[in-house]
Amino acid sequence: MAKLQPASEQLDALVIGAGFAGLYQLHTLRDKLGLRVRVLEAGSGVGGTWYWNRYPGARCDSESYYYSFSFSDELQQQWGWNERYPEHGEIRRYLNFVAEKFDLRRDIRFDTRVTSAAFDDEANLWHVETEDGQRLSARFLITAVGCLSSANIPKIPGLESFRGEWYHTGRWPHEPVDFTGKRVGLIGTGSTGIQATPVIAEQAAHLTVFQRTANYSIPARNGPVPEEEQRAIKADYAAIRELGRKSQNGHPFLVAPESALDVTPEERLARYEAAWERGGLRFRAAFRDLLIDKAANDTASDFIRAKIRSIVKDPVTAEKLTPKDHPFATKRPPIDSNYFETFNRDNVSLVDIKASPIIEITPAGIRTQDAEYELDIIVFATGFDAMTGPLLSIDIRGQDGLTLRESWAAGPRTYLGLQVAGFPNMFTITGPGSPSVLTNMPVAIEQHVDWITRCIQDMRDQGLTRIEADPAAVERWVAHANDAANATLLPQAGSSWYLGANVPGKPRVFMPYAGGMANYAAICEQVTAKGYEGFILSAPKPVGQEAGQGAVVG
Ligand code: NA7
Repeated sequence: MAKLQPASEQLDALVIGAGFAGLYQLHTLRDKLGLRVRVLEAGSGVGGTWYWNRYPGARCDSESYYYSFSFSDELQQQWGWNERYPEHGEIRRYLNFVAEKFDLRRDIRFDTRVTSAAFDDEANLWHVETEDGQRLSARFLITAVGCLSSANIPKIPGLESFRGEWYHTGRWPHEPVDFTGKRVGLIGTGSTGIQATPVIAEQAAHLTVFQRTANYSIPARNGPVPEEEQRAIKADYAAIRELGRKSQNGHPFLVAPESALDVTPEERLARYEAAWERGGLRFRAAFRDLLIDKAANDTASDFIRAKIRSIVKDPVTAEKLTPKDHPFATKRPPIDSNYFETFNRDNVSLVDIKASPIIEITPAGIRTQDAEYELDIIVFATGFDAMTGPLLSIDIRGQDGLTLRESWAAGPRTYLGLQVAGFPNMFTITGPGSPSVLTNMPVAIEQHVDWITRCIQDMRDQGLTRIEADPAAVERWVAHANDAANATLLPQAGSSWYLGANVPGKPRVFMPYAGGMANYAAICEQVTAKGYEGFILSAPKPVGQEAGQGAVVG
């Protein structure tokens, strides 16, 4: 291992990322435990995912009133949401409000990308380096890097020769891109492509959507949140939050108790129609077995297929847009505002690149096996190297110089998605192996941050300075997480980013924990109650390097 350079700053905890997770982690460790904490953030402002995703139509698929922090009643009473599904700008305004309210900005270094983090066994410290040469050390390293922050830009030959402009949706410019009069090509029909398509189509001279996998999508039914509704929500917040924590996906509604197969066809249809009219991800909650029983799922999948065929007027386009190769919601289901309707416009066309793959990008546009499409702008809505990508883009080295990349060569392995064996005192907020992306993220984030904060507090109270995952506990957790995934239909979508299948060469492992948020939180509680079962806690005496003066660094 390379000789470790002395740090310019020693801290109790270093947090990477200033999205929902990093902001709340800073607040708890600094303001509740009194630790010296620094957040390092690559962007120039707070927001994390929402700092980078500014593409046209970018908005959250969870409803605003619960895609928000619950830790401060004062905060949730003060803040008012404008839209049922908040647009990216509204979420950034909210997170800026949070940063102001809790005076967080003074401990965040913006424009600071972490390049490496190495654990120093002797000093029992993490040494972190940034792109601009800063060196910091801390007892605890906490990654709050987000699950969807490493852009997946496909390596299509010829991109560098393209004469027009091109953008990845997850790295969108801060100034709006003007599509007026332009021929635009959009690659990708996940949540992002499905949000962007109708908005770009309204501006562009022509939009060509390049689709690899047809997707199910449910109407969002977005709109303003009336004053009266806001007041009712604020009055009921305690119950709403409790329900969110009790549910298996962090949303404040419960999945219907009936099987889709136990009701009459008429009842089933009526329920799907009502769920379609209401809109949003709640459609998945129409019956209890949509994600565990293929026959039950078929009824929902068929319902949505029929909707697509009824909306899209051209039968050939409708057929191409109809998903056939995976059950509904086994890939993260998008929700939309007029996605399928957009294909009825004269200035929009669809290219099935499974039937006729993209061969290359030419100076003039995109050439598929069958044709060349002349374009002025290419939009890559091709998603992310999800969950592991943001962590592996940092050179993280644990004990004995073991790199995280080596440790995860066959796919991510964690204990509770919170720690990796061989990487003491490193916590991964919403890491692989935790419910994270299968839930309403702020609920998962708050649960992780609270757990980590309590753990560090307990360690301090007991004079302990090191916590590491027991490799045997990791084995058990990985096996349990695999069982949880295999008990659902989720692994059946061969091209899902949950499995890492969207990134060529990435190991295919179902990454999030599919056992449910409420179950997961209960397991974490038990682990704490049993004295951090599965973790090894100790108080090694630091040698070699001088330790800091902090509350935990001892
Ligand atoms: P997704 O859901 O990963 O979607 C990416 C889309 O891009 C999807 O349709 C992919 O097709 C397509 N894609 C990816 N790589 C290629 C290449 N090389 N060629 C052609 N098409 C490609 O990302 P999003 O940004 O839409 O959404 C990410 C999450 O954000 C979403 O799930 C929500 O949780 C919020 P594929 O399906 O792999 O065949």
